[in-house]
Amino acid sequence: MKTEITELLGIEYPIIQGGMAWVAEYHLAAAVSAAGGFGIIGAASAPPEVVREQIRKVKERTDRPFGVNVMLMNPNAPEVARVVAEEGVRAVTTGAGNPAAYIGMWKEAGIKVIPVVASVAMARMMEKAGADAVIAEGTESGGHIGSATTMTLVPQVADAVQIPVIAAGGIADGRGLAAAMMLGARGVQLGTRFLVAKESIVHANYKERVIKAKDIDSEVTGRSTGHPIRVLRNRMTREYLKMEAEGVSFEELEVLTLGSLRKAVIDGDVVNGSLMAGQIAGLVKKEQTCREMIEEIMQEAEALLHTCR
Ligand code: TUI
Repeated sequence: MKTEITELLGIEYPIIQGGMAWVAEYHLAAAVSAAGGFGIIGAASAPPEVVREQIRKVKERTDRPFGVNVMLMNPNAPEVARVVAEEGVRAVTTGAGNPAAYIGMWKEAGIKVIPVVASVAMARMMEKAGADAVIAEGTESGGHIGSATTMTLVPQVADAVQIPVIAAGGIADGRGLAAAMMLGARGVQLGTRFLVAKESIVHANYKERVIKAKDIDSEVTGRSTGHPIRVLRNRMTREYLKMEAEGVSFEELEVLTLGSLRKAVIDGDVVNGSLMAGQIAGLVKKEQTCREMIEEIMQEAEALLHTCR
């Protein structure tokens, strides 16, 4: 399936892996790229030199294009941005902020720039700032989210900008890919499905929670603090939401979540950990290789898009 996104990224299929904090490390990114999708290293809060190492490890494993996601709320973001420009990758995606300050540097390094946006205004601003594409991410996504749904955001962003749009949030199979194309997207970004991939280093307990999750098993913590985060319900979310309703301070709430994603991903603590996952977790039923996932999604989407013609 050739689209403006497969052309821009030099990939076979218009499927991009989300830059999930702690989860999107070199094994997963290399596996997605080797299977014809676009793998991404999630820099999250990693130190710049760790990001450099991760980039080099993907390059050792595959010659295919891949990218890095720079999380802009990370205090180290300026240094991470520089490391990415020095090492060179096909594309940078950004999250949780405005990447305008780095776009010039990345473009000079020949890197395509694809910011995640959660609104039409931000998409327009990114196009003006020189972005090559945008990822329109709906509130169905896991982790840090905006408020618009994928169904409403994607067509409005597609109408507002000339650059290609990638849809994210609530997509995990071929039906989601086909639907996103109908809404005006030229590619999709998937997080939750790849979180349970065989090549993903996520602890088995966390994967099992995603695989067993039902449609309404996620909660959004931090709406009152301005940092809404979608996670699967557990003891941590129950305590957090109770404290949030009682008006507990931002600092105290931070203590509850500090290091909680690491607890879930690395230690497999599904009781106190932060189990970031999207609303589509209920559709994610098994652990497969990235290649199996991508091939299954493409077959299903192509059959659907064909019958629509
Ligand atoms: O970034 C994400 N999702 C994430 S980042 C993350 S790591 C984290 N861990 C603990 C606390 C906080 C974060 C987990 N999940 N998605 C991309 C995304 N970006 N979603 C929404 C946005 C966004 C929102 C507002 C992008 C730009 C924006 O505008 C900001 C501005 O400055 O105008």
